[in-house]
Amino acid sequence: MNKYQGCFIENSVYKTKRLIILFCILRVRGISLLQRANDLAAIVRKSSEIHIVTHIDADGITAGAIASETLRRLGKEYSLECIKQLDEVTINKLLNENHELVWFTDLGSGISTQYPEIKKIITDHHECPPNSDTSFHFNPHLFGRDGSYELSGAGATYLVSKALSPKNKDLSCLAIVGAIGDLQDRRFCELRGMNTEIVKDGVEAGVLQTSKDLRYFGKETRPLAKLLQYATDPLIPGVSGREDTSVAFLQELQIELKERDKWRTWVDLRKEEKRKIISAVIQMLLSKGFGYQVAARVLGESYLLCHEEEGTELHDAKEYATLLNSTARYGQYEVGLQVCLGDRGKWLKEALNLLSGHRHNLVEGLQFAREEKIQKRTYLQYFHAGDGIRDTIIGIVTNMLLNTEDVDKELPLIGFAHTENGEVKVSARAAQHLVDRGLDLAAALTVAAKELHGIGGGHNIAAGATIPKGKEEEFLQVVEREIKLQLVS
Ligand SMILES: [Mn+2]
Repeated sequence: MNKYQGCFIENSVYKTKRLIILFCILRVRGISLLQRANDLAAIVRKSSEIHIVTHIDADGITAGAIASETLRRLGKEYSLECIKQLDEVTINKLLNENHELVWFTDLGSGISTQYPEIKKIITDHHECPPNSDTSFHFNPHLFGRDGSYELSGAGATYLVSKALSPKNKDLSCLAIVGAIGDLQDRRFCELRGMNTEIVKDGVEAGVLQTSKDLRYFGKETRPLAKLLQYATDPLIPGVSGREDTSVAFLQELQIELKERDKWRTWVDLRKEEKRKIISAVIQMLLSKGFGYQVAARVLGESYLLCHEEEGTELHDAKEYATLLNSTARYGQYEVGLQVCLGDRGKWLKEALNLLSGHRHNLVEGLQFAREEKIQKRTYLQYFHAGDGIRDTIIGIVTNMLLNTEDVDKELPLIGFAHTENGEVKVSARAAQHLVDRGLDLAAALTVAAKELHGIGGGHNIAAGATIPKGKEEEFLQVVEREIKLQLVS
């Protein structure tokens, strides 16, 4: 009651009642979220030894880096590990290790009400049931926000870090790399929700810069022809997919591909050259019958890290995130973590090595998946990579595959791959318009995995699961049943 009254007095300048009520709702929500961050900060302050457990993707590493740098600055004793998923093996290990406090980042929402023996805080953004709301659980879903695009795991961790000290605002750029790594800008071609507050912090702290630019991946480091060849969202009809068509397209626009023996990249171009290419791409899309909405996706917000050199893998948040994915997904999370923490020597060199391996694996993985052939069913389509694609990159490959020209966007795409310990990793991706119609892959995969004694979760648009080998068909049947229910109701 008091909160509402306070709002009315403070904001009496607003003329209409509606605005005041809207403002109060936002404000009360804002307070609870902020309060929760403060609650977690207080727990951290009281602990002297803290173990961080984080996820193996770019969002997970940046979250882990933010948490460990925050603890280092506080003079705490801390350690960190990166895991694929929170399974029994990890939990048993944690139970044995008996840490004073465990900080789960970018995962852990599922156990917020379990294992009271593990004293913990959780900064996560994956879908979670309302009954997982505990005083040490920070998750945008608990406050009516959508963790698939409004806040990432790194962002949630950053908000707690900021609650511990406003001096940690310089870590906001890592939170943005995490959000971009989780494709949180995909829906609106820019970051939204609480992410925008973090961007503001970064700009204020002088660590981040935004610019409206081409959205394709690789503006800093990919030769121009490669940039267009691998363009996926949106695809450039008749240009992307092949190197010769992409070179011809640029030559027709009279764009020099080389400068003094060096392949030119997007950031090397003059303003007029960029404008020429952008308008030609948009015209190409419109002339091939793609609507304005698709063509507009060529442009969007880019997030640049001011302290990094232009033309490197660390300047643009998108490329930075990919560099991190190339480390932890191959079991080398220490490499990515050290780069996040500022190393520009041997760890960066190692990260760049891993990046070229990662690129190679993605190209091969994509080719492998296409040869496997996608099987269509009524409510989904799928492919089984077996041992042909690493389980840690099956999600990226599934996403790339869904974005290629000849793949049906009307059905969610599921990819299967064998894991090292004899299980099957499942990755599911869908186009936004299906989510707008009620599709929730996280919910469907959670139910299906549970029925087969596996684990599943994630976001409405992108989700994952691990199931026993040989249960793929049963799994697909349950997922189809769930998707049918979602799209009907
Ligand atoms: Mn995440």
